[in-house]
Amino acid sequence: MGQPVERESGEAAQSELPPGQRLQRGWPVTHYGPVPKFRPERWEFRVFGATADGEKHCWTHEEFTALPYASVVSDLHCVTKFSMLGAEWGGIPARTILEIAPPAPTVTHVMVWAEYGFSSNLRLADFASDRTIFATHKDGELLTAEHGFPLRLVVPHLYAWKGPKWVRGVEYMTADRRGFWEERGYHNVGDPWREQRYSYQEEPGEGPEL
Ligand SMILES: Nc1nc2c(c(=O)[nH]1)N[C@H]1C(S)=C(S)[C@@H](COP(=O)(O)O)O[C@H]1N2
Ligand SMILES: [Mo]
Repeated sequence: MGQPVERESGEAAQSELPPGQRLQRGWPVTHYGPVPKFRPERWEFRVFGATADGEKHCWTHEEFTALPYASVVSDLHCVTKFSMLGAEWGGIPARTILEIAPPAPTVTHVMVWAEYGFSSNLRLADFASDRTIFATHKDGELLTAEHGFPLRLVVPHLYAWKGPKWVRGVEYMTADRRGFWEERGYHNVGDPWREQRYSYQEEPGEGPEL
């Protein structure tokens, strides 16, 4: 199915964890608020904000899941210090979205929006990574409701809060703005290998002023 599975180059071995992380057995469920109910007739995926053509682009669930399928193997690092290793995420690469609904040349960041107004901001380069994927499947099976069905973002090189579950769209931005956890004390960039956990660690230029 899809493209061959790739491994993250920064990870020498599967057993190598980012600093301060410990291995978690099994795959816990972590999020804020209730699990949303999926209503296929109301669901749409929207790309809006500073698009190249100035238009909003929308896909129904059927249209979105018919986009070309690929997979990425990645670890998940929760900022609360546990990590899960080696899940295979299958779905639609973020790059596909950038190709079919391109951003204006002035776009520098994206806000990824999920159900109930949950959001997370990413630098365009992080979103455009060839490993960033809108996952519909984990380890070959459809996502469960708790893990983000019908769609979640996975950004393998950042802490897991940067990957919203129950994603509904992407906003292209010409300036950075903090998402849900980034407004609540978490680091604006969130690189686990540099232990960018909290906003007080931010260096000038790593986030909008607090
Ligand atoms: N919509 C939404 N997505 C979210 C969160 C959330 O609170 N809401 N929490 C994030 C955090 S902090 C983590 S660690 C991962 C956990 O994913 P999992 O429950 O599949 O392990 O989901 C991320 N995605
Ligand atoms: Mo987390």
